[in-house]
Amino acid sequence: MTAVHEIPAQPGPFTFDPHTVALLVIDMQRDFLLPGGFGESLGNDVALLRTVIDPLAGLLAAARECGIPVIHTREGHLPDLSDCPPAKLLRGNPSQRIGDPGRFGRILIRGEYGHDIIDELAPAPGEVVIDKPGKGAFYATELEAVLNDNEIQTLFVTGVTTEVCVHTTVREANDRGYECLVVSDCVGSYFPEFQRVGLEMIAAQGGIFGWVAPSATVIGALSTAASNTPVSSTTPA
Ligand code: C5J
Repeated sequence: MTAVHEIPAQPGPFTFDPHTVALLVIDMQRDFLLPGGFGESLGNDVALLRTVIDPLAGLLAAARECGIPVIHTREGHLPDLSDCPPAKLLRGNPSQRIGDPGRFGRILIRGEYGHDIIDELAPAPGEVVIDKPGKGAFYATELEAVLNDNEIQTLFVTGVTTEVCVHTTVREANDRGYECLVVSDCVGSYFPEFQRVGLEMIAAQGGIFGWVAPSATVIGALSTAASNTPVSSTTPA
């Protein structure tokens, strides 16, 4: 049976079946979010990203309570950097490159303290963690296989940063046929202007590659779904 629930969203109502939805949490890693870490060393104000932590913790709790699968991602590379193309490695500040020593270990290297997810949003036992070498969570990862294996068709997308890894992943998901709702207060950018425009771009032109709604609205819809009152339900013939 398909149970369809509705979330008020931009540019219009977003429908989902709680049995085929997953919560995707993108790159909530210490390297990006901790004061004194890589993100801050590049001149960014990590406080802007940290506003995401509390609403996302609330959404995570609601998803877990409803039994919705949670998938986390981490951007990073193998210690020998063999999965990091030179074009990515050589970009940015020469004294703060991927693989260089940072305050929380080698920057964006798998296994280092800074590469892992912040304590507040630590994956629960059994939740999938996808290590990705690129900005998009589908590129060179097992994400699509995980979604197929779990019959997931819809993603609630959260994490950082809005205009980089969130955007890239939502565009990749859209091209692969997944419906994405980006949770506006659960995604963050170091640049307020990019945050605003990044969200507008997703929902523009009738939802060119997704929908946008705040976490309170998504949590409300999840609690309605948990109480099992779909706006419609159909049983396949
Ligand atoms: C960046 C990301 N911005 N997770 N990574 O390099 O958005």
